Amino acid sequence: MSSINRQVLTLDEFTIQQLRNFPKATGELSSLLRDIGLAAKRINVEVNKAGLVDILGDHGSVNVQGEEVKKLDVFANNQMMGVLRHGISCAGIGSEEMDDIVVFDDEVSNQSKYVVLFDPLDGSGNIDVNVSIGTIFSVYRRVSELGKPCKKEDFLQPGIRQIAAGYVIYGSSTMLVYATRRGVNGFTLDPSIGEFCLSHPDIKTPEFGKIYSVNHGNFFQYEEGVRKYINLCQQKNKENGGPYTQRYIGSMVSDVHRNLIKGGIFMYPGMKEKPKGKLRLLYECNPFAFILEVAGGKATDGQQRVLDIEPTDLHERSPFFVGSRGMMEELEACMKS
Ligand code: P6P
Repeated sequence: MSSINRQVLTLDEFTIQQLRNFPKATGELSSLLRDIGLAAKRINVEVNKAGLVDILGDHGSVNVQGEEVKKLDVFANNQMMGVLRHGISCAGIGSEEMDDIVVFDDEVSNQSKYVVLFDPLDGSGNIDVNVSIGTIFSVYRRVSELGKPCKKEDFLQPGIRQIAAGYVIYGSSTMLVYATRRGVNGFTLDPSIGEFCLSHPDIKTPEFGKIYSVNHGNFFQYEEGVRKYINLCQQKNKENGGPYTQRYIGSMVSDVHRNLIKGGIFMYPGMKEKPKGKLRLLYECNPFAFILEVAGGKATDGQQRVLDIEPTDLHERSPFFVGSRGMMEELEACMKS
């Protein structure tokens, strides 16, 4: 193996190394994270072929290998469900792609410690224009007695009880970023060895950034405090911490990942016609809220800390503001004034 690979930890090596810090750990969380890494590698292969669908056959058709070509988000959902079902750590899942939870209900799964919620392919509307997309996941320890997990106790938990959360970004490179309470770490897929390798250890988000991300097209639908903050961002200059730049890809994983690394704020506010906004609490807002808080940032729904929200429905939506602590505090001041 070349010298460069010898010094770089793979995701598998990192998760196993973390076990040393928890002698009582059973290794189930490490195993679950490796399972998600496997699904991510399989999804990555198909995402990278997306542009060739016309050659390989349209979704719903049968390709040259005689396999049915599935829509990418259905494919991604099946990959995530498959690795979690066949692993040792997950008792059941909730997915953006499926109306209700799926309980695995077999002898091993019913003894498993965790449940997982995920958005298998967020931003899939961007696939046909080759914009980065992502997978988002959220891990909870089950609360109910062992056996079949139940929706209310095990899946509708507040985000503060997440054991781990993360995302995969299928971009110029493919990265898996996940957080536990011990920190946020980023792994970049090295195609030459087919492994996620630790490339961004112990990620901390800057207290301030110069990037604000929001859909300006909805400006006049936002509440006054949000409009006031957006105007403040536009008035920033060299004398008061600016100038700011507006960056909005329309793919949450890409926008939030960029702001996590560089510093910035991402906003998907509620609107007059959609007071709860568009983003889903359990598998879009909560995971990123957890990741940003561990990295030193903040996340609210405009009124309260996202991680404190008590969910009532698997697919409920929430207004979402997340990013650098200093910028979030400026937003909060505008919303209170
Ligand atoms: P809009 C993608 O469809 C998504 O769910 C997020 O990834 C993204 O941040 C948001 O919607 C974009 O929504 O209404 O600004 O196009």
